[in-house]
This record gives sequence, C-alpha cells and structure tokens, in this order.
Amino acid sequence: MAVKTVCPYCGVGCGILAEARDGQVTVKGDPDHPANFGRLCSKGAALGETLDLEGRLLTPMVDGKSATWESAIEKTARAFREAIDAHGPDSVAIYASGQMLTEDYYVANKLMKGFIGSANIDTNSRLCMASTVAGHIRAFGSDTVPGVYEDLELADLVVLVGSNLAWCHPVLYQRIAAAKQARPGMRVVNIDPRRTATSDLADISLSIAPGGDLALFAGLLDHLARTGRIDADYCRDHVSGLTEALAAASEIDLSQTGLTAPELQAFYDLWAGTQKVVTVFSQGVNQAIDGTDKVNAILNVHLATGRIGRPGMGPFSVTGQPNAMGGREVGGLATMLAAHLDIANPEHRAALRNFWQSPAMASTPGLKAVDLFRACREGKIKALWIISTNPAVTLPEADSVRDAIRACPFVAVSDITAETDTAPLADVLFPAAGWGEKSGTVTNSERRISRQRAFLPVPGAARPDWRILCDVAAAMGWGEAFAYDRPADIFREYAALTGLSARFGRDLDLTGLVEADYDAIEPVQWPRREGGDGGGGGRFFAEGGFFTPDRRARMIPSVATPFARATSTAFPLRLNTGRVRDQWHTMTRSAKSPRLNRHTAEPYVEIHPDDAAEKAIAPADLVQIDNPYGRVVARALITENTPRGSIFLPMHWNGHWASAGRTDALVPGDTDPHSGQPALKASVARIEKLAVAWYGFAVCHSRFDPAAAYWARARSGGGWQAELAGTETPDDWIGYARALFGLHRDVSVLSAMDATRGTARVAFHTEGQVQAALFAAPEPVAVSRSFVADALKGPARPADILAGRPGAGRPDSGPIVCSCFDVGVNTILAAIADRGLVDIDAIGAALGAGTNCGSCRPELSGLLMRCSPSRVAAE
Ligand SMILES: Nc1nc2c(c(=O)[nH]1)N[C@H]1C(S)=C(S)[C@@H](COP(=O)(O)OP(=O)(O)OC[C@H]3O[C@@H](n4cnc5c(=O)[nH]c(N)nc54)[C@H](O)[C@@H]3O)O[C@H]1N2
Ligand SMILES: Nc1nc2c(c(=O)[nH]1)N[C@H]1C(S)=C(S)[C@@H](COP(=O)(O)OP(=O)(O)OC[C@H]3O[C@@H](n4cnc5c(=O)[nH]c(N)nc54)[C@H](O)[C@@H]3O)O[C@H]1N2
Ligand code: SF4
Ligand SMILES: [Mo]
Repeated sequence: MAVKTVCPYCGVGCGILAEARDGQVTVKGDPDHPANFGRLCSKGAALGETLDLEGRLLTPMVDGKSATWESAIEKTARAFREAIDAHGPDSVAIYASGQMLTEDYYVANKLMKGFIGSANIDTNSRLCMASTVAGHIRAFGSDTVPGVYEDLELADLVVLVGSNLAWCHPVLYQRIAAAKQARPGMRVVNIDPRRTATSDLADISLSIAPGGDLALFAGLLDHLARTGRIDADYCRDHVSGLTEALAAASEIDLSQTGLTAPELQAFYDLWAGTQKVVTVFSQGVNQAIDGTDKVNAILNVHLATGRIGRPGMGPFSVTGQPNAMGGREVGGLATMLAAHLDIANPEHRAALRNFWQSPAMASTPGLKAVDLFRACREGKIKALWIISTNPAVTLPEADSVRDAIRACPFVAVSDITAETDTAPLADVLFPAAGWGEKSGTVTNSERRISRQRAFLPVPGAARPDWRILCDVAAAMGWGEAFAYDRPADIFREYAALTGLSARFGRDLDLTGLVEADYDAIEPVQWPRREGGDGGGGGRFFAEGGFFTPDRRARMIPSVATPFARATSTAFPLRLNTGRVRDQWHTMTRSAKSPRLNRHTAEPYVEIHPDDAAEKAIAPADLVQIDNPYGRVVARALITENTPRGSIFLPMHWNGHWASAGRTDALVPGDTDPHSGQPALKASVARIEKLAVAWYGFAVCHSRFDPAAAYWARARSGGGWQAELAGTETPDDWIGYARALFGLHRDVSVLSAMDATRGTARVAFHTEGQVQAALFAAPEPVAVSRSFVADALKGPARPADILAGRPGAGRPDSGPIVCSCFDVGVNTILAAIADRGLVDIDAIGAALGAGTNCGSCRPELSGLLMRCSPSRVAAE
C-alpha cells in the first residue's frame, strides 16, 4: 500500500505516494495533493534512488568511535550543563535547519529558549529566508505570506525576481507554464543577471545589474505614482509611509539597474497596466547586503496599488527548504519566539513561559548564524549542537567556519550520514532517522501543512531528531516537559500554543488542529481556527488587517546601499552563486542517484566568453577561482548566459565530492543589517586557468578514492566515476591506475599509450567484464562520459571502451537531459535532426523526454534552439 507523504526537498511541498516493496522504493506524485496534483520534478522522482544505507550513520559516535545512546546523550547533556553552569546559558548554542520537521524544530526551540533560557538557536534559514522574514515583519507586522499557489495561475503577469524557478521550484514553474499555455495572454517577466532555464518562459528577461533590484522596484513605485496607478483608497485605509516612500523613490538612480530606458519602460508599463500581478522572489533578493530593503521595495509596489491578498495578486516569497516555513512558525530563528510571538514583547514572553511552565525564558535575541560561528571562533561558545545542516560547506567564510567548529570545546552533530564536511569535526555524532523513516509535519510556501509519514523501518540505531532532543533535555533534568511519546503529542502541544498567537491578534492560528486525528491530517492551510467552519487557509490583507499595532501596513523608503564588496584590479569579477537542477545543497542525498548526477557531474563555473578569452581559458579547462577568503577549482563552462564581469558557481560541491569545490570558501560573511542574512550572491574573485600536466577521467565498478591534485567524483550508472588532473605525469600509467582503483594484479589490463600525444588509456577487466578504466591526456580528455560510465553496466568489450566509442548497436546517449526516462542530449539532438522535431511536445511523443516530471522542458527548448551549453567536459 502506498503511503501518502511529502517530498523532503524544496518548499513547493509536493505530495508523494511512496511504497516500499521487495527492497525497492517507488515514488509517485500524489494526484490529490494541492501543491502538485500528481506532478514531481526530477529530484522528487529520483527519491527512490537515494535511500540506500551506504554512508548512513547507524550508531552514535563519541570521539570517533561507536558508542551507546546512553553515553552519547550523557556526554552531550554534561557538556551543555557544564558550559551553562560555568559561563551562563549564552555560552551554548544550537544551529538547526529548515529541513527539520515541525515537531523536531519545536522541541529544539523549546529546549533552548524555554529551558536553557538562551535564544542562541539559529538555523540555516538565516542564509535563506531571513531577509524576507524581516521585510514581512517591517511591512505587515508579522511574517505572513499573503498569497496562495493558485495566484500564480490566476495572475495576468508573473514577475520572477532573483528566482530560478525552473530549477529550484520546478513544480511551481510547471504550474505557471501550464497556466500560460492555457491562457496565452498571461505574461512572465524574469529578472536575473544571468540567463537561466527560467528565462525560457519569460516574455521579458531583464538582465539586471547584480544588486540592481532595489532601484528597479523603487523606480517602479515612482512610475506608478507618476502614471496615477496608486490605489488611494487602499493606502488611505490600510497603509502608512506612502509619502516618504514616494519621496525616496523619486530620488533613486535608475542607472543602478544596468537596464536600458526602453527595457525599464516596457517592464514598468506592463506592471502598471496589469491589475493581476504576482511578484515571486527568492535568493537573488534575499541573499544580499540590502536583502530586506529589496523585499520591502517589492512589498511597497503591491501595497501602493492594493494588489495584495486578492486572487492573482500579491508579493510571493517562495521558500527554499521543505520546512523553511514551519521553522519560522515554531520560532526557529534566534530573533523570534514560537507561534510568531515577539521576543522583545514582555507579554508574549510571559505568556509563552507560562504555557511551557519554563524555568528560564530567553528575553533577548540570540546570535544569528554568521555571528554564532564568529562567536565560536572567538571562544565564546563552549558547546554547540548542529542539527540537519552542513555549515562547514554552506556558511560564508566556510574555511574559517570549519576552524571555528574545530575550535569549539564541544560539538554534537545530528545527521543521517557521517560523510559531510561538518561531521568529522564533531565530538558526538547522533544518527538521525531520515525521510521515509520518520513522521511529522512540514509547512510549504503557501502555508500548507502536510504530513510526512514513515514507510521504511528505521535503520540501525538511528532515532528521529525530536527523540534525540528530548533525551538530551531529559538528561539535563527536564524530562517531564519533554515526555512526548510520539510526534502527535508534540504537534498537539504546538497547535495549542498557537492559541497564544491568536490571543495576541497574530496571524498564525492552528487551534483548529489540536483535536485533529494526527495520522489522518490532510494537507491543510493555516490559519485553522478553533471552531472555524473547517475551511481556514486563504489569503491575507485584501481588506488590510495587518498585524501592526494600528493594523496598517508600513511602506519603507528605498535607499540604495552600495555593494559591500567592490571589484578591483586584483579581484575583477563578481561572484554569483546558486543551484543546479538535479542536486540538493551539499549532495548528501541527491548525489546518491546516478540519474541525477548525469545532469551535472562536476563543479563548474559559468564564465562569459570575453572574460574567458582574456585569461586564455578554453571550454572544459580547469580553472582556479580565488580571493583572500579561499579557493575553488572548477570546470570552465563558457557561456553568454552569465554577463561579462560576473561568474557563477553552484553551491553544491564539497570536500566529499570534489577536491576544492566549496563555493562558500570564497564568500565573505557580509550581512544585511536588518536580517543578518549573508550576501551569498555578491562576492568578488579572480580566475586563472589551472596549470596541470595531465587531465583524466576514470570509472570503476566500486567506490575509489581519487588521489590527484584535482578530483571530482560521482556515482554513475555502472559504479563510480571521477574527473582528475595532476601536476606531475606518472611514469607508469598502469601502475598509477591500479593503485587508484586498488585492483589486484590478477585483474587483466588492456592499455593504449600514445607517447607523442601524451595520452594513456587503461582498462581493467575480468572475464570480459570491464572493472575500471582510466583515460588521461595533456588536455581535457575528450571521451564520452556517458558511454564509458554506461559500459560498466553491461558486457562491453575492453577494446571498445579503450576506443571510447560504442561498438555496433550501442549508441552514446550523451549527458542526461530527461532524468525520468534517461534520455541523453545526443539522442535528443539526433531525433531533432533526423525526425525533424520542432517542439517540446514532439520530442516527448518521440522519446518520452519531458513528459513525466517536466523538469527538463526548459532544457529541451534550449536544445531546440541549439543554445544549451554542454554541461560535461569535452562530451
Ligand atoms: N535543484 C535544487 N532546487 C532547490 C534547492 C537546491 O539545492 N537544488 N534548494 C532549495 C532552497 S533551500 C532554496 S533557498 C531555493 C533557492 O531558489 P532560487 O533563489 O531560485 O535559487 P538560486 O540559484 O540560489 O538563485 C536564484 C537566482 O538569483 C540570481 N541572482 C543573483 N544575484 C542577483 C541579483 O542581484 N538580483 C537578481 N534579481 N537576481 C540575482 C542568480 O543568478 C540565480 O539564478 O531553491 C530550493 N530548491
Ligand atoms: N554560496 C552560497 N551558499 C549558500 C546558498 C547559496 O545560494 N549560495 N544557499 C544557502 C541556503 S538558501 C541554504 S537553505 C543552505 C543549505 O545548506 P545546508 O542546510 O547546510 O545543506 P544541506 O546539504 O541541505 O544539509 C542538510 C544536512 O542534513 C542532513 N539530513 C538529511 N535528513 C536529515 C534528518 O532527517 N535529520 C538530520 N539530523 N539530518 C538530516 C543531510 O545529510 C545534510 O548533511 O545553504 C546556504 N548556502
Ligand atoms: S518541486 Fe521537486 S523538489 Fe520541490 S517538492 Fe516538488 S518534487 Fe520535491
Ligand atoms: Mo534555502
């Protein structure tokens, strides 16, 4: 029987039907779930490939050795207790994650803020949603997302700002694409310095200058005023600060947008002239030194026109992680209390303290993520617990964060795997139960709560995060307050607690769910009031009713802030960062899927052809990107998609998957003064071709540890693969390869050496089955990765492999475009040419590609236009 659950990746919050049978997990989109109505993207569809136990943490570890639960819990509780006794409650901290379930998150927050009595619990949402939270609170008086997903379909104009929706919220993107197809009059504008897969849907793509958004939206406000588009009635009744905001807007310097006058005019006229407009924004807005001001500049234009909270209208912040929203609800951030209560408000604090019967209540905000790790480095934090996040990779100044964690006297890490860059720095490792193994709830971008349900046994000694937290709380002496038997008990307490929020006139109200049958809860949107008509949910603010003391929204004047980092002769390039379609953050789960790895198998850097030419960088060269903070090595992807003077690095690679792929090693910890969110998209760097003597590509049936000056590995269909490069050419390639793969002498070898060209090809085989192969050359190796990796799956002649060419009847499909049906780029290009396919649907009919999850449809369209950059070296 399939279990109804929810996807553990992005904030779209798609419903999933999961079934485990005969050791196989099948995953389908839940047709009844109102977020996705049966759709899934490539990551969701590949979940079944990510659930094996390889690398899973299965027992607690203390000081690097397997240990009992009792000793791990006891050691953690003691370290926390001793630090608190000697240095006070602010000497300990929890760093948590928007990937925790609401119940886990609630308990962590209760322990820290209500029992330890410090607000030093912050989360990776600080890197993600903090500017939106701060912007919402400034404008609305609360962190309220006014709209619902349906608005994206009802809108006549959808504006995407700093959001690569096609790759990062694919199912929402597909919903918009379907609505646009049904209603061709609908318009989409994409605002991003880069051209991305999302640009494909856009009628207008504005290649904004990095950081130009504030000026763009202030200019829009000014335009609205000048063209008589302000909704005077709405502003009179529900908004404060219009005059000041208009005055500031009229001063703004539009040259900061980097856009031409006709581009600005076209966008402004479209926005002004369309009543039903939704502005979707994400990390291109939030992760900036002026992220909160950018958010408010966007909220301003919706408030000024009264285009908020009505069907097809409103500002819409899309959340990144599956439970980014739930974390904000339970007070996951160091600057807030549970249930949207305010840490600065003594009445709120007293009410919460009374509800929890807590011995010590935090009364001032705790350290925000970047400051928290700085405090660690300065020796101020004596005990730290990191849960469900990998800060040694994803925080800015990542090298120094790694040192800070190492320097902290006691560190506990709760994760599902020990194979992260953070786990080896811990004194205690707690093995957490993962997706599929535990139950709870998450809230998606449109305030919809969905049940995550278990359908797999918990492996080894793993335990759910809430249980581990409660066990430590009990060992610290608070057993009674943390005596929950199951997640339902925690959820009920939390839902009851939201009654306080309702009592104080706040938005978040789940009291209608206190008596609900937890196991049967259907996806439900809040607010859900006790005694309500059972409906609940819906939109906010169409008729005002903001959560400020006078119930009026605040418009915030937009004042341009210069970049924290200016480019210079030494560091002439802007460094932009973000995501790729088929990887999730630090790849602990998504990189298990060979299908997903075939989309992008190696860290790469997008660089404009002119910038590349200036440095004599050729396609597929390895390049070093560095600045005073750190260094990354990646494959050059030369493309006009990124503007001149700006390079783009994906955030995903880390010490486990590449020798020097941690992008955040290059990002300074400059933060927005209102939200504390770091400017992760606005670093500066320089780039040089990496001087190497040889490049290599290797495949092997079993996992191997690449030892070379540069390496990046990935799981592939037939085992494992790695890109390599070295500074000294080995004298004996066969010996080198044998050592690389750890193969015995009895495995036969076939080789082809070309001394003049300096190339070497070595294949190891037993009984006609290729075990491993290495290709090396003085320049980037030109061999089909997909062909060689696939050849390991079945019987293949070693000679064919060495030739790097398929034998008869085995065409090379090329890098995967459609992950669902395993359709590669070569197959698609051949079909387009041979069968004269003219559109995406024709490709779908011919090959199946793009007909399941649809995540690849933007890329299919790119292939049709022959402008899609090749993603893999020298394919
Ligand atoms: N495939 C995949 N999907 C994901 C995730 C993942 O890891 N992988 N992670 C999830 C999470 S946690 C999050 S937060 C979301 C993030 O989702 P997004 O915010 O959509 O993703 P990013 O790629 O980080 O950044 C979006 C875009 O911002 C642009 N940008 C950079 N600087 C500026 C600027 O100054 N102005 C403007 N207008 N744009 C700018 C970048 O070029 C980039 O294309 O994705 C979620 N979904
Ligand atoms: N340069 C740059 N840096 C960025 C960003 C960017 O755009 N650019 N984006 C930022 C954003 S928006 C985000 S959200 C962060 C994300 O950054 P992180 O949260 O650090 O990245 P993840 O890889 O998602 O880490 C989640 C960890 O939780 C573990 N895990 C999975 N399931 C469970 C579970 O059930 N229990 C426990 N205890 N652990 C589990 C995983 O194995 C993994 O180690 O990165 C931020 N960093
Ligand atoms: S869009 Fe994809 S990653 Fe996001 S929730 Fe849906 S299936 Fe999961
Ligand atoms: Mo995020």
